[in-house]
Amino acid sequence: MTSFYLSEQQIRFFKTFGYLGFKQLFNAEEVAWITSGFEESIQRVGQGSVHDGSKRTMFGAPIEHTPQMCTLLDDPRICGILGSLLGDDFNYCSGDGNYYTGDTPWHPDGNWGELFAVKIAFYLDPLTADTGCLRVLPGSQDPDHYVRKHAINVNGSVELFGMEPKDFPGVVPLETVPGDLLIFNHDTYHAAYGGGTRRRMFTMNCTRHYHTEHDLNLGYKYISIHSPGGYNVQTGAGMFYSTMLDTASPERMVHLEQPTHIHNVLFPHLARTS
Ligand SMILES: O=C(O)CCC(=O)C(=O)O
Repeated sequence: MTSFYLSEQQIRFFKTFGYLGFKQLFNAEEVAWITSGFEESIQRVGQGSVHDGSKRTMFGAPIEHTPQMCTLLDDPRICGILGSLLGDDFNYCSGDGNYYTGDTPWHPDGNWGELFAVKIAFYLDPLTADTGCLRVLPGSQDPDHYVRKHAINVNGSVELFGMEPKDFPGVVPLETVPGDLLIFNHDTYHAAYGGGTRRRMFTMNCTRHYHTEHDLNLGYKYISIHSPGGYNVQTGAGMFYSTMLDTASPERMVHLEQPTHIHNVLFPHLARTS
């Protein structure tokens, strides 16, 4: 499999609008193992078996519970996309797996003010604008975007502007079928409307490697919040579950070493002991 570096246009699109979508990046055979790896994980470690559709079921680190799911972090397409946007030595920083129920209101995942952290999203069912696909507000990752500059509450758009939040001006619905991949800047406003009671989705969060003092400070801040320690979850092996570490090649370790070290400094009581 060849690597998958983004074109200049794709990188410019991401930097300008804060998201990108890839149609059929994964073939049917790959979709099958990714879906069954997700299901096995959420059922075994994610409380999926008691999901009754009344609320979201969420679990941490969805790619870290089976050896095959861990290989998503070795995949040349994923590494190429992330490498193009964050640098080849990007840091992998966990993620979440979900059976979503109902709508997700508008929010950004971060307010970093620069291209620091991104989220890769796998949606495992066909989703349209009316059945819960991800919506984005293009350009809203930019600190100068009008929504940020004027602190506009997009979720209050009925009172403010007489229109439903799902129809906010400029919104783009990113309709997907399994095999498609989405990626967005953590600072990009996103939402979902009209989904059912078991919308299957999982993510991988990644940041730049921390080469400067500025980035190291951001890294400490990021991992103090978005990590097992930040959520008070015990993996038994610190920042990552042991399957991810025990099956890692030297190439994969490039993406794990710095978050592992920072997590051990921040949360020594959760560090791996053996
Ligand atoms: O699909 C959804 O409902 C929203 C996903 C989301 O908000 C996220 O992953 O940060």
